[in-house]
Amino acid sequence: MQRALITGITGQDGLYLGELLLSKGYEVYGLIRGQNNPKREMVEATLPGVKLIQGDLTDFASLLRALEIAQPDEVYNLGAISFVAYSWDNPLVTTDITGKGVVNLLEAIRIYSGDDPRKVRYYQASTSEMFGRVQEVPQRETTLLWPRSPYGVAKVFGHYMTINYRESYGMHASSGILFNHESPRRGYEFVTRKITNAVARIKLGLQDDISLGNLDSKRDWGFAGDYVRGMWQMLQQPEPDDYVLATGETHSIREFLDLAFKHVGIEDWAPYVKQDPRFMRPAEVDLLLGDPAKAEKKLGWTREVEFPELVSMMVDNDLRIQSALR
Ligand code: NAP
Ligand code: F7E
Repeated sequence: MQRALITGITGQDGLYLGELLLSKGYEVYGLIRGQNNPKREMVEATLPGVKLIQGDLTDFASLLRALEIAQPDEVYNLGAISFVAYSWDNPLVTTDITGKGVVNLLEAIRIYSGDDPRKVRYYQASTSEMFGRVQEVPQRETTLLWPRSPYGVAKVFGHYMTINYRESYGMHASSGILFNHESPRRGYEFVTRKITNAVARIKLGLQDDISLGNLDSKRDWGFAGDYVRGMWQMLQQPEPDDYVLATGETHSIREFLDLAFKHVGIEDWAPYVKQDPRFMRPAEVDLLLGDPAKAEKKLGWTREVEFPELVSMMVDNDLRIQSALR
């Protein structure tokens, strides 16, 4: 039986990846932080049989201990401060967790692996935010990185550390440069979920309007369930490498609003949407558009969910949740 350790098990991707690995017969271990993490019960209910180990990416000893307990064949490092806006207010903790946390884990794996650098296969959750002020359209594995936020900078550090451990020690360490991926499990702080939740509440008469920031930025949005399949495929390759996962389509926040409001029968969303400078960022990533050709060719990675279906799926889910809460 294959054994996997996932950091960030309580997050959107951790839950989808845990489900995927359990369905493949893996023994799944998840790193969970805090003395009494409020998401523990939800994780145990969503991932029956998962084994949770207390630990924190900032605590090297806890990572070494987690490896000794889980004895994993594969480690997926999904844990991070992942909210870009938060990273400007909290650059130091973002650096410690999203950046330095990667070296803590790589170093723990190196020590745990002894004289067999290929004992554990490692996945690093890199991101399209590393492209920032994009130097090429579409962005691919070779595009110059130009991060625009403390989050993006911390992820660049983790990305190059992963490459460095691969090149220095011969570790099977791969980075997935994933473009935005969303789902009904997306955190409410991200723009897609913020919109679908508000649209559901407006439709049900529970909320009058929604305040947003920049409506003109464009993102390459896919479905998280499709993307975790790609993470697993990367670790099944004989050699480690870096891969972009993206849809190859880009849409503005306005287009997301169009589809979400239309899905509940509202054609003109202008009266319901306010712009608030509080949600503007000190520096914006204006356009993200990824080229997934390498992952498609080498991994055989495919996507199943298209953009309009993704929006409808998220609105329908929030209509169900909000109706039940009424
Ligand atoms: P998410 O929902 O925000 O989940 C982040 C996870 O990190 C949570 O489980 C959180 O645990 C955990 N975490 C935070 N601080 C930690 C620490 N000090 N030690 C250990 N774990 C910690 O993020 P996601 O959307 O699933 O994304 C997964 C990963 O992919 C992240 O690294 C993210 O930066 C990256 N990524 C995401 C996207 C995307 O579009 N979703 C795209 C590219 C890359 P708590 O519940 O305890 O807070
Ligand atoms: O913002 C704009 C905002 O917070 C998307 C993370 O998973 O994907 C995610 O990062 C866009 C930005 O995601 C609001 O300015 C307007 O242009 O949903 P977001 P993100 O910053 O793209 C990448 C790939 C990751 O790696 C990250 O971990 O939407 N926007 N108004 C707003 N954004 C938010 N959150 N809230 C607003 O009110």
